[in-house]
Amino acid sequence: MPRILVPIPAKSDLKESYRHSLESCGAVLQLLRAELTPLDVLREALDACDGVMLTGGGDVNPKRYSEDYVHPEVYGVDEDRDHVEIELAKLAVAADKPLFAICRGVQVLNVALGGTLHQHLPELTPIEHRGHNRPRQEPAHEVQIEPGTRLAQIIGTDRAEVNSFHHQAIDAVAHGLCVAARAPDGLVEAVEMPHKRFVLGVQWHPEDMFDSSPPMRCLFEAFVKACAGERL
Ligand SMILES: [Mn+2]
Repeated sequence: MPRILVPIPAKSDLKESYRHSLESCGAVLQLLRAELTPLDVLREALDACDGVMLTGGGDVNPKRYSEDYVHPEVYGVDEDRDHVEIELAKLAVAADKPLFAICRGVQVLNVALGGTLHQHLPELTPIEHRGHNRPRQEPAHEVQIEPGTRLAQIIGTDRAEVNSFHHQAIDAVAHGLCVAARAPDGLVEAVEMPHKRFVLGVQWHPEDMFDSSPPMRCLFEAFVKACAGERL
């Protein structure tokens, strides 16, 4: 069974729906506490696994994309977690290990590869991306999926209804990433790396729609298959 490395914050547990989604597709989880960890330890952890999943959480420190300005609404910055996840994203991409990046994870992936983030979406768009008290599985907006992308191939359509619980989003897309989906306001909602075995980041939370939305289940199935060595 493919083994998936999942970094988690030092002081909280993994949300059950992530575990449920991966295990339902036949994966084994290897959790890694995101504490200040030397690079060689991260490399060993990655070597022992078949893929990496990055999960949701607080905002990435703007310093990580060389931005001095910090918007007053930036919240939940966790320096150790930024370090561990950014380094793991770089290592996974370099080693061509499958990487599935969710919500904060897609932001981490973009920053790791040199991109930047919008720091406070309510100032940019009338669409409510933050979702506050909505039920987790409830769609919040549509995304348009770019034809010909891996995401389009996995989901099998050119649009999808997704939930939305993000405060920030990708601004400048990192070199090497391709936009795979956008919200109706133009915000980047998914990115991928066409020349890698499987690198996909989504701004929504497919794990919370796993049991209610077949296309979201397909994302996890495709990721776990890639971790098992199958070519898509
Ligand atoms: Mn959204």
